[in-house]
Amino acid sequence: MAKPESKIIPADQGETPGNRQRVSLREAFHERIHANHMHGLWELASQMTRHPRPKMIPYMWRWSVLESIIKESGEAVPVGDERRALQLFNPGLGGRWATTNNLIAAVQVLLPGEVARAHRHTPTAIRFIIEGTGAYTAVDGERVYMAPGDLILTPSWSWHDHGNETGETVVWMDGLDIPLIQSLEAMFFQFYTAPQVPASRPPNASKQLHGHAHLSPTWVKEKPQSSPLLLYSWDQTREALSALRENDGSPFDGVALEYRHPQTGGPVMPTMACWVQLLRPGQQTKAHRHTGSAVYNVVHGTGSTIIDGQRFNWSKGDIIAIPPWALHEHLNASSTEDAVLFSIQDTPVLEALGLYYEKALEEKDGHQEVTSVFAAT
Ligand code: GTQ
Ligand code: FE2
Repeated sequence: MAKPESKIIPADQGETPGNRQRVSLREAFHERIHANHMHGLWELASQMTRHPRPKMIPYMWRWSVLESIIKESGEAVPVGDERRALQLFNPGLGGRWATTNNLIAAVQVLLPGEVARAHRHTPTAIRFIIEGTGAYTAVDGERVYMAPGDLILTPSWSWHDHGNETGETVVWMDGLDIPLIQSLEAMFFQFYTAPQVPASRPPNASKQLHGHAHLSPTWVKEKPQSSPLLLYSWDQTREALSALRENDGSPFDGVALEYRHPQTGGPVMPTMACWVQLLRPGQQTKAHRHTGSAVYNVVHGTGSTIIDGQRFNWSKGDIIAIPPWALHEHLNASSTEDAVLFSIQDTPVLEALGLYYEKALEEKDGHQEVTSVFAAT
């Protein structure tokens, strides 16, 4: 915290006995209010910034590093009571359990034969499957089976356990709103009484009931805040992307599609939106900034994202954190291959509170000058 400065009244600067007295009076006053757990607003003015100044920094976790750590994790740590999930800590957030100010991303590893113990918590979770087919997350008694590219939801306070009865290791990206729930002091957590919750519905029941694009079951009257569809299969995602791939899309995001709550058309979860976006070969988007943070996972292709003038060169599996209000634009560097990005975003929170703001970069034809290239530190 900045100390109160005598420059509040420049007249103090003279070395007259009267000014010396005023300064020491003021210093004593500040000491006294601090000792009584108060601060003057004049001491805090620098925190009323003209625009967001996030503490989180743009950062990228490379798949090459993640992959070798994932391999090691299988031997180094058991699945135990907690999940074998490597939480990505943003270097700007001083050791907070956070990838962005509101979101945590992790990579989770489940070896053949393993079960991650059943539990529930108020943070909302998504899984985006990176590797391995046929493992499952059981959500409130329904096994939701995984394949690469699938999105699986674990709504707030739903019981869940993970199981891998296949012969191959499964790896996915977790996305949760843990930092937000922590700042709201709304964390609740419980273990289930048994390692797994008994099945109470058929496997993939939510997809069978709710997974039919624009057709919803009319007899289902319940409209949960989180999407009742727990599995968004890659097959359907890929089909939608390829059907729209010739479309202009958004100038800032390319062919960007949001996963939708099938009953409300809103985001999949009250606190997190999920997106998938396609950049055609050579496609370069324009730069913009908005409130809300995001974590990206590269599903396919090679390219770069320029964040506040810093170029992040990415390829499959890389995970990238974008701060609120950071200028960003994407580029597919390949002249032959599509690039596909999955992301989680906290925009539903900003939107619900009337705090979503967005601004395009108008100068230089909407593109940033690249001033540095990201290298992990
Ligand atoms: O798999 O249920 O990365 O509860 C963090 C908290 C994963 C999980 C995380 C969790 C989980
Ligand atoms: Fe969990």
